[in-house]
Order: sequence, then C-alpha cells, then structure tokens
Amino acid sequence: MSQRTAVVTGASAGIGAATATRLAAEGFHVVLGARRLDRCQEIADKIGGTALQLDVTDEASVEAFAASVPVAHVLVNNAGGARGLATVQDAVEDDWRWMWEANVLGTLRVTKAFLPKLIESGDGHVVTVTSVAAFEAYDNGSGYTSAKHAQAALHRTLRGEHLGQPVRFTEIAPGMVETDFSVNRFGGDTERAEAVYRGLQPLVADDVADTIAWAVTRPSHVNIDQIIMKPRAQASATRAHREG
Ligand code: 8X3
Repeated sequence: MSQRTAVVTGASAGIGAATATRLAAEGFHVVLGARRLDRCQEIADKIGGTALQLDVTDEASVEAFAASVPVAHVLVNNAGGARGLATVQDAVEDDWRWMWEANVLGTLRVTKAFLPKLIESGDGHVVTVTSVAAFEAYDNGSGYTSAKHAQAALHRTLRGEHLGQPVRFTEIAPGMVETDFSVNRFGGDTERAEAVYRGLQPLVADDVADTIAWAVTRPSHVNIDQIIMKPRAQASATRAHREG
C-alpha cells in the first residue's frame, strides 16, 4: 500500500509540530503548513516531510498550498489561536477579526480546499483542534470562545453533510496545553503566559498529538467524534486546582 499523506496546519510549533512529528512516526508522509516556513522546514527535514508556506487567513495562500498537495488522506486543522483577554465592552475589533479569520475562516478555507481530495482518497479524515472554549464561554474570552464555538459548529456540521462518504471527522478539544498559545494571546508577555500554567501540570503538545494519532489510526469504520482533554487538575476553562 502506498504511503498515506497527512496535512497539518499551524505545524511550525506547539500542537501542530508535535502532531506532524507523531503522524510521521505512524508512517504518514506529512505536509507541514504554517506562516513560518523556516520552522516548518526544520521539522520536515527531521521527519522526512514536506514544508509549505501557509497563511490560513489568506485565501490565495490556501489555494496555492492546496494546489501543491495533490493527494491527502488526513487533514489536521490546527492553525489558530487567541489574541487578548478583554471584556465584551472593551473588545478590540482587530483581535476579534484575527481570531475569526484564523480559527473560523481558516478552518473553512482549508477544509473546503482539501475535502474533495480526502474523499477521493477513499479513506479521508478531518481532525479539527478546537478547545474547551468551544464548549464554554468565559469572562474576558468572548473573542476566542465565540471563534472556537463557530469553528466547532462548522466542523460538527461536516459530519452530517458527508454521511455515506469515505471521510471521518474528529474534533479534539483541549484545555490547558503549555505551548506558545498563551504567549501569543498576551502579545509576547511570557510572565503573564507562565502564570496561566502555574501550580499545575498542564498538558503538553505531545499529549494532544498522541490523542490525534490514536483517533486517525482507528479502523476506517470507527469515527471518533469528539474528545475533550484537560490536565487532571483542570475541571473547566475557569476552574483548576493549583498547588502553592
Ligand atoms: C485554550 C484553552 O481555556 O484558554 O484553547 O480557552 S482556554
């Protein structure tokens, strides 16, 4: 059997990089897409994958990316993230615009571009990394929680729209994962980012990659619809047990 291809967006760091690495170990040829091509290339060199520039907020970039990948079996919609923490009253429109572009429209664009190829493969799979923020609305997080709710609604809709076709859909909804997520959310403020994970053991990117790899390596007739995963010390987006 020829090697299966997995496409991972946001693959230059964090969950995306870990997932690319893990799927290569599972035997996939991995196509890594992200804005930072040099970072993707470094990982691709290590795992025998292919690095391509991808900005999911840019339709032309998504089109060019998809045109370079003629065959795909697995798509991992991982690109996205948060910008800022502000009340609705103080919401920064540009932050909202970026979060909706990256998480919602980015997932829409990339999924539209790859679905025909995934179905054509005869055994396709779309994994979308949402968040506990796709289930909960929390104070100061409305830009992100609303984007994640919308991204999840988009993803969950696909499941019904493609019933009967050879493609599976899995939503992975992580809670606290220590990656660049919080550093990016706080515009590079590492101290503020570190405080998010202080006093507890957060998930790491490999934990999520491990779960994604498990979902995509189930037999073709098994669809893992949703997995919500959090550190043991985290009960919800706003409730965690911290030591010290
Ligand atoms: C990240 C998890 O709790 O910051 O997707 O929304 S949270």
